[in-house]
Amino acid sequence: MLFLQKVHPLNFEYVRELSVHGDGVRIAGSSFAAQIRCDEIGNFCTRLRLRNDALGNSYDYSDGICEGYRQGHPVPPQLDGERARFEASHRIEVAGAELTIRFSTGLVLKTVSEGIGFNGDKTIVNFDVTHARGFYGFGERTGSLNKRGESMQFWNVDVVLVFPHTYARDDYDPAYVAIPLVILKVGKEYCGLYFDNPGRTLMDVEQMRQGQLIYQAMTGNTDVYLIAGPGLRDVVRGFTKLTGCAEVPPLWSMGYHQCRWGYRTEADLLELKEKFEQFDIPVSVLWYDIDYMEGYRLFTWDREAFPDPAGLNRRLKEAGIRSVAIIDPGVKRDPGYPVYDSGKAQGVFCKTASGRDYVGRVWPGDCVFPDFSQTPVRVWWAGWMARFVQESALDGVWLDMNDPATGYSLVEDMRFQNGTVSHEAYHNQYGHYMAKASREAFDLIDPNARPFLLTRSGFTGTQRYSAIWTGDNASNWRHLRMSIPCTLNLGLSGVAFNGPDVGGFMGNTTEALLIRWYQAAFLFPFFRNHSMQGSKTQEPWAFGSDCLAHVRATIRARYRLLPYLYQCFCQHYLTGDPILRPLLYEFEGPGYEDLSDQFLVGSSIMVAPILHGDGEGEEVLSRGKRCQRRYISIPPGWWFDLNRGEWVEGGQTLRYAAALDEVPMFVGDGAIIPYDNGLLSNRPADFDRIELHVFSRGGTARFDYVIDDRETRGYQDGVYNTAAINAEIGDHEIELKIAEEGPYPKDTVTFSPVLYGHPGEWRARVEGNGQARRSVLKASTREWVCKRIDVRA
Ligand code: MIG
Repeated sequence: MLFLQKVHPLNFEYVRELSVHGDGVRIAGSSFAAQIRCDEIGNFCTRLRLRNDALGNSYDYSDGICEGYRQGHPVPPQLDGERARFEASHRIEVAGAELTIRFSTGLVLKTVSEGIGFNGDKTIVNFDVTHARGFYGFGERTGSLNKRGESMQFWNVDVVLVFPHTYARDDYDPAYVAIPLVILKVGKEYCGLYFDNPGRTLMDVEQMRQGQLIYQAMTGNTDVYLIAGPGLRDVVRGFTKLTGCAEVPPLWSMGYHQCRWGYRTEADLLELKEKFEQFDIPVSVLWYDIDYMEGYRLFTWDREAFPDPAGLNRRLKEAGIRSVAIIDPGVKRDPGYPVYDSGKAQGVFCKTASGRDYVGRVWPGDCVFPDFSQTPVRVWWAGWMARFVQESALDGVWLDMNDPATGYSLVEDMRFQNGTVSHEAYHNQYGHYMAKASREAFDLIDPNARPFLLTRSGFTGTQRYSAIWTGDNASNWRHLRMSIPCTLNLGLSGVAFNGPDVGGFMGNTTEALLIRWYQAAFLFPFFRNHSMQGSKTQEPWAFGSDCLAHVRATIRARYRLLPYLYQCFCQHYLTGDPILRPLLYEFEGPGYEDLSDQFLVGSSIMVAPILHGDGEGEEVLSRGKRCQRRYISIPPGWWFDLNRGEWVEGGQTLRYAAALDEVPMFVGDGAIIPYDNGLLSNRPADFDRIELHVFSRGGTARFDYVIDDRETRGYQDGVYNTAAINAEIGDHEIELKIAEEGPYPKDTVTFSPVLYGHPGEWRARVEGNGQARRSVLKASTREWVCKRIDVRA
């Protein structure tokens, strides 16, 4: 498979004739006949269906769109001379091969004059993007935030197998997750185009032809969902309405995760537990990579290395540590092995055109692959998984190699639904359906508990079933830098709960790289250190006491901020807003369009981590310390510098030097950050006492705080309260008004204010939280990563 080759636009034939037939527009050339239909979806989205008569409708196989939005209201076309029109909420005009989309916001997007065409099985839609400046989304990608000038394939691969030199590069393509979404920024406005086609597709953004965005599908018909702005927020909210949000995960999964391909025995796990205790670092999850299995057979344990896995996992759980085990899709082809035998008996495996069970070559040797696209197969899988998770007292699962990775064996030979459906229809959805099936296991175990799943591969909407990590990166600065735009674009593509292997997976990390990676990622939605067998170990204590101190500070800071992160997860579930956001999400300005090295967590915390070191990049001596220096864009308004404890005026670019124990981090004027000032432990606490850290130069600050049981799925039935928190800053007095509403018991959380950036003596008044309270705020210090900042509490 040659990933660098695309179909030249000159090899397509474009629409030459157009006519209206009932509910569609017929378009034709000498080599094709096709139809365009239009549907209104849920009053916020318009869908265009491109139907080449000779092709299958790949959307029949797609699980990208939530079920409630698959059925649209047909909008009939009208003929107006040579043009056909669909008067949907976004108005569409077709004139020959040229398509014009007038979004409800007024934004107009056109194709070039040779805009819609076909070439055998292949479809092209070619947009004129001369006026667009930003291109975002596209799922999981290498490179920078703005994809202008890049070309991207949507075809999930086991990256390291296909591109053996990824560790040295930051521009390989494709990756593990396919989400054919582009969000365009035109002037100050945004719009979104989602191409629903799970087959192999590509988008070329001004690489092949300047001023053009080319979409190509290699097989199957495509649905184009049109999502209006005007803001980036509007597009992302619309897209997550269509494709779903992550459920609020269990609180422990928002903590710190420690993993390595190389923890092989019970003793290894117990030693980890002790080390974290000894070094006073909270850890919420320890992970089992493939070595726990017996001969890599799914749903087994190597009983020599792990004589009593359930006992071990219970022991960990008593210490507040959860456990997650890896599960690959490949079932060892091994008569006598019960999982294989039962799957064989029930005919659950994918087939070849020759009618045999498709065989790949992965860890267990020859293995066969469950066809997760079929409901009975998912039921079969969920049964095995539920039993295994329960019997082993595991808390979550890690789904790997589901791109699917088949090693030596040609993946295209794998067919679905008894061999009747081609590989392409489900290739990009293999991991997606595996996640769906695995999530069903957790429903079997306890339909009211919150599941935790992590998958490598995915498709549009996979966030409904699982979190995603960004696969095998490498321990180098380039891959650290790349991890930020990757997580940001995944978030804009609906996958809020994601993150990279912290410290880097392949190769040897260095002390500086490890520290800086923790600092960059400590507020990422998913926060896990993971490394490859044979590489230098990279646990927090791997480089001695200085490194340990800095890493410990970042991990502890995450636990302090878990109440804030929890709120970000709730907001994501309720609105679709990502947790990690590019600055563009909140601020307009050309300076943010290409900004890949700083980001917002929620709407109020901005992190601009140091992303270079080891002699690379700018190094200076400042305040007697060796510092790395970088540029930081400070958006308009005032920002509180949490590293230096002072207000900084926005609308400028700072040249900022940070020592190895410093993370450049800012909170916007008017923000309130919920903070846990209790005893830190592995088991994230009951948030019954929350400090509200108020950042305001005067006037008001506000926050809507969601209160629920943090354990069950009750919030999905509306069992949560919203506490509208208003802080008013007066003359040496801060007044907090809390108005809690909702069906959950009231006043289960006690809030108290902490005030930043205001010296002198302050009085506080809290009203509406159970009772009215008055207090005097005294000077104290609060720990933010490495700095102790003076505040009044
Ligand atoms: O062929 O399970 O991306 O995280 O440690 C490698 C071993 C298989 C790939 C995953 C990686 C994991 C590794 N797996």
